[in-house]
Amino acid sequence: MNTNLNYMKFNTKAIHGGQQHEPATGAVMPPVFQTSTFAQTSPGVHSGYEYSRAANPTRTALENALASIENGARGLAFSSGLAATDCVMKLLKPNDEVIAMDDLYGGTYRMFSRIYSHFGIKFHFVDMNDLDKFKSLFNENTKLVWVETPTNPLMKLADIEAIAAICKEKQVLFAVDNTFATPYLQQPLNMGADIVMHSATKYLGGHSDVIAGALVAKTEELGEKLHFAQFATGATLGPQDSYLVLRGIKTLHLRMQRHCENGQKVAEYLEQHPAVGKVFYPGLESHPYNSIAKKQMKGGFGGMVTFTFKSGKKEDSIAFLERVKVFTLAESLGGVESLANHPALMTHASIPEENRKALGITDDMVRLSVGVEDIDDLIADLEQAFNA
Ligand code: P1T
Repeated sequence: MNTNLNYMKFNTKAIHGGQQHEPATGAVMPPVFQTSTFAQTSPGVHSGYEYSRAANPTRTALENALASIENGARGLAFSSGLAATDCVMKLLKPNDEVIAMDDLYGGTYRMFSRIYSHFGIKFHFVDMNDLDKFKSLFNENTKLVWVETPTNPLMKLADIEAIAAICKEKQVLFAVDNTFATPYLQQPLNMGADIVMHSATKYLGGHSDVIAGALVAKTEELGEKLHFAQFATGATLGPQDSYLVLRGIKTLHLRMQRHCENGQKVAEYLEQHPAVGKVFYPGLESHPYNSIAKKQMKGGFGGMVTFTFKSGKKEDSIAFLERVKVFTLAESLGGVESLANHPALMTHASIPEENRKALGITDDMVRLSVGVEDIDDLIADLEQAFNA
């Protein structure tokens, strides 16, 4: 069976997209090819695989699945989400400029502001909803636009189609970190983006058992450039971890459905709770970008919910996080189990305090990754943590 067929619907692609039964044995799942190298019959004559940094059959199976679910020409699997982002940065040269969304995962902001800015690359951080301001930042050195949508942790949205149209006109590459939405809800390449990036550690893997990253390029040509940068610098995903992410993708559509249902209910519960200040969830009518969410996210709004306390007190958020029991206080997100996080002290601590304040990442803010447990148990857990 060759399933590189684009007519399939998403739920079928999640299971079969880009997959073939293993030719030697018919194994339905690809074996974990735990090998660094491959025998050649004569120098340079081989099966298509030479050395696992260049390609490994288990990783190829995952990369084909990634390309299929994001509707791209080429998928690449990395040793982490940040390694995937890092690979995109390697397309740039000194004096190039990047326009990035102002709210980003703390580690992405750290890489841009404390690693690549030292190599002569200039970054502009902007709220992409101010399209006039966004447009005013382009000049002849602008080479890349980088967007997360929804963003981590403020759940801001960027209008992918509108930004893609501007990038196309200016002939600038447009990359979207699709970690929070996943291709189940949102397919940026179909809306005009050139590159999709994932922390595959999150929903794609789905079980909190692997650190992994992914890129999907819209064209073969761009995919080849990214593969060259990956091969030349080495942050590839190992075969065992490739297998785990591939297995995760096969249930992505099932998990996302429940993440969305539970996320919506938790957001609605929080919105009416007297101790809660603001709730940030794109599926709420009160969310400032609810109309963009409805336009570009299909089938729900995901499992990430951020909120603040009406008191505005950091101590209230800390006490709450110490009391949750079904939710685990931990970094990361997107696994089957619910997690709770304090952005200012944990995932976004690397963003300077004044920038956090300006963005609205306050010290009383809690971010929930709502898992796929029974919703009654999740709400009861939040209730006891508020009440204790
Ligand atoms: O952790 P890693 O697989 O390297 O992925 C980095 C990354 C990139 N993009 C987004 C939107 C992310 O959320 C992350 C990782 N985020 C967390 C660990 C977190 O708890 O927010």
